[in-house]
Amino acid sequence: MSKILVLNGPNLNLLGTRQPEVYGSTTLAMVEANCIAHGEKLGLSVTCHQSNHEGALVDAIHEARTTHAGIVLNAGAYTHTSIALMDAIASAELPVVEVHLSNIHAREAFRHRSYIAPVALGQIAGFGAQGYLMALDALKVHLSESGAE
Ligand code: CA2
Repeated sequence: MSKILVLNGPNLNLLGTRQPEVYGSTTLAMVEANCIAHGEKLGLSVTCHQSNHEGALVDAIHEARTTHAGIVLNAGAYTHTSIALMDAIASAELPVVEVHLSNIHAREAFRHRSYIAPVALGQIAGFGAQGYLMALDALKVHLSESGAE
């Protein structure tokens, strides 16, 4: 069974506790449990990790290279700043689906730029917690079509 890493970046540990009007009321623990359950339906083994630290996210991507078949990544604000994450994804040579709870393109201009998008399989933004499940669906189709599973 293919393993998928659901990786969340800075401040996403606060999900469901503050700013529900922007990020919804689903907690990170609920998002992760839903991803694991949805993965089981798809025949994917989902593991989850969150860090507030850029280097720890880089480490998690490096480690996934040998243990996982793909990554669902919400890099939080590092999306808009991190060349280190972009380089880590490019070097991992794993399919990455970029997820954002909010529609970053309908928000402040500084959120429109993503350093992840050029090295990602695709981007899902604006569908709240459902976006993570959509990303798993997309990875499942990609892995099947590319003969990776
Ligand atoms: O919409 C998204 O998923 C974001 O990646 C969330 C980031 C933001 O910087 C990106 O531009 C878009 C922020 C995550 C902060 O999460 C919080 C959740 C609850 C309360 C406070 C922050």
